[in-house]
Amino acid sequence: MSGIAVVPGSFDPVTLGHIDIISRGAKVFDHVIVSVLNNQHKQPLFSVEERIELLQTATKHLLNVEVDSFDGLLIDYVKNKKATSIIKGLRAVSDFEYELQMAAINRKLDDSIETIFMMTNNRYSYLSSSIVKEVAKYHAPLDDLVPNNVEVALKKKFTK
Ligand code: COD
Repeated sequence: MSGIAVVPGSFDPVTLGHIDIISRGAKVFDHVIVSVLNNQHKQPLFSVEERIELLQTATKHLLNVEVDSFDGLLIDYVKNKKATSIIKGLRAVSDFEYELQMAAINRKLDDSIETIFMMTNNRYSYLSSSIVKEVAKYHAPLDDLVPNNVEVALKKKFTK
């Protein structure tokens, strides 16, 4: 597939599950924009700036991937970036219901933008940012859950 795709998310923090979806997206699209939602209502562990930096380091080997942030409606951001598609990852049936609703509202708002779903890699099907934060909080090993730079950043957050 040619063109530009957006991979949106909270990425608080980015996990190997996210990286898997981003890398696969980068193989199918000419250019991929990974964009961090700047949500004023949520209390994230990492600031937007920290999340962007963690993503930039973790994706620097992917030459057609850039990292950005957005607020407001995703569909407005996607149009603004002249992207044609939104890439989402699906882990389980629980993701499906929410993502179906999101894809439907986004299609209603602009039916020229396609949402593309990628099934999770079996290795990461149980992985979420929340689980990773829980593991880090209790100082359990983070191997095979997050990129190395994120492991370092999580350990720093939870020392003291
Ligand atoms: N394997 C595969 N995919 C995964 C994994 C994994 N282990 N972990 C996460 N993912 C996927 C998620 O399914 C999701 O597609 C993406 O990675 C990002 O995940 P998160 O958890 O970092 O981000 P979310 O789900 O909190 O992000 C939600 C959005 C920011 C995309 C959403 O809230 C949004 O679009 N908000 C903007 C407002 C808007 O336009 N709303 C819709 C119209 S009202």
